[in-house]
Amino acid sequence: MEKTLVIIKPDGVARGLMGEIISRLERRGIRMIGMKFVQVSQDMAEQHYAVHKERPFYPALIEYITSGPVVLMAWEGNKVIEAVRQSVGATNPTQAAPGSIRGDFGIDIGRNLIHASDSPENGVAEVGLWFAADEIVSWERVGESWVYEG
Ligand code: IDP
Ligand code: MG
Repeated sequence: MEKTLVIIKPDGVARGLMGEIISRLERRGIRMIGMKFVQVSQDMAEQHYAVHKERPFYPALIEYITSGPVVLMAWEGNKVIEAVRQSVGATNPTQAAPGSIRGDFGIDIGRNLIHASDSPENGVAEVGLWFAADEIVSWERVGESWVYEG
């Protein structure tokens, strides 16, 4: 089963969209397995976005993700990477589909509200970066057979 790391970025928290965003993912039928509210350190920001280190927007991105508290979440389920990326929408909010989180609430690419892992490998790596093993909860939601055929 896949895991994905989702971050409600500082703008999502500051704009009061935590509940809305969590609710959308919860209603998709996937299973939350970890959640915490933190101020991201410079060091963790740099580790999380290491892949973007050479990009021109990198300094602004580190500034953005450390600019206020965030919600860190781990979610699990079959096809959870693809499903959450779809619910999140395209990186640039004005190109994100209406009905997606970025498409409904965002305008600027540098204020796009939310992060979600982009591959099963990165999902495992990012959940491992942000969560200790004892912060991950193993459980089953009632009615998962109404979300997944088998
Ligand atoms: P993703 O969040 O949709 O996976 P990535 O390409 O991995 O998008 O970029 C990581 C984050 O860096 C984006 O979510 C956004 O916050 C920021 N970012 C990406 N491209 C730009 C840009 O061209 N200008 C400003 N910020 C950007
Ligand atoms: Mg990405």
